Amino acid sequence: MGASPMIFRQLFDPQSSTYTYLLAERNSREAVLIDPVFEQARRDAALIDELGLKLKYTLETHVHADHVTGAWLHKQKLGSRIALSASSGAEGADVYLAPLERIQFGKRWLEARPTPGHTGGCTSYVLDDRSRVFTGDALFIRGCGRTDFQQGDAHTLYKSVREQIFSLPDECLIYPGHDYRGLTASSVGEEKLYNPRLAESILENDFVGYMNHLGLPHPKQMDVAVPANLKCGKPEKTTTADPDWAPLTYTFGGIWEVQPHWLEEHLKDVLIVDVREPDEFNGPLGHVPGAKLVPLGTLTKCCGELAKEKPIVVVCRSGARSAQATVLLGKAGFDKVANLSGGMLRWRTQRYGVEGGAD
Ligand SMILES: N[C@@H](CCC(=O)N[C@@H](CS)C(=O)NCC(=O)O)C(=O)O
Ligand SMILES: [Fe+2]
Repeated sequence: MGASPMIFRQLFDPQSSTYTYLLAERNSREAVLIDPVFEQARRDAALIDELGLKLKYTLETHVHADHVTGAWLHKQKLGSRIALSASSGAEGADVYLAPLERIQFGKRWLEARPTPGHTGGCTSYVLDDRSRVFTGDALFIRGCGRTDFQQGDAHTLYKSVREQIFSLPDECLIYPGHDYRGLTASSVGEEKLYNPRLAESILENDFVGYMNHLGLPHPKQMDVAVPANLKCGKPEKTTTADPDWAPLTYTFGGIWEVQPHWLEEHLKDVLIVDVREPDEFNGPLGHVPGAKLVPLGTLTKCCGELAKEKPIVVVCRSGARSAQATVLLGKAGFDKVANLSGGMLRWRTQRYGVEGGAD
């Protein structure tokens, strides 16, 4: 008897280089989502809807330090249940997985295999027929997760990979939690041979020495992400209806954002408010064509003069001051306001048109 047919999608979050995996059983349409990202919840929900799937569970491979999980958002939108390992230390989940517990979707299932070492509560998910394993940050393609925070330990990681992942068949495909170089999948056989940190030929002490001298800076989002993920991604403030005047994303910090490519096509449909100082507005970065200059310090005083007919997109250098400005405008009664994601820096990097500025 062959295994029931499956639907499988690998999704990517470019900000954190995180992979999210959607697995569903074709007949029952029951689905699970491994490691969803907060800012991508809308995208993932749209895909689940278009494929006609019912999301049963979101699963976490661990308490992430570099992005906030979309688990709580999916639970609100789609009624999915939040599952992660009991050893994760997170609160607010519906299911706390014990070692080797199975997560069923239709006739298929995943086995929750403890693979600690990157964090104390890391779990890999092995598909029923051992054709795929979702390793989270225990094992990357030709790499592995760092071991310098969240109860990380290189000895533990070595043991986890050798005993729990390399014991799977050589053909078993490895799907990691991240890739920072554009690779998507590997296999057990391949990593046993070529992983520069954990290949079968490498001794434990060599691995530990390597890991204890990585010298990496902490993830940029760590101070926000870890506490948020310890609550399964439930924000302090929660919003009700989603705005529909643009394909906006809602950040965990509570800001609605619009992407540069959308703004470029809708310059005439919105009022663009640039909240930098005049010398920046007229400086080398230039400004978005048609933008109105209202420095942040004068916004509360001057916002009564802004027209209310069109939605407002707020812009600054990097997107930080303008995020604050969206909050001020919201308080002043403007209900269609969004931040330009990444500000003028991203706008310029992506080579959209500017007024003024240097080439
Ligand atoms: N620059 C990234 C770093 C992310 C990071 O540290 N990722 C962790 C996984 S949560 C890791 O293990 N990275 C391994 C590496 O960069 O070699 C950020 O700020 O988010
Ligand atoms: Fe991680």
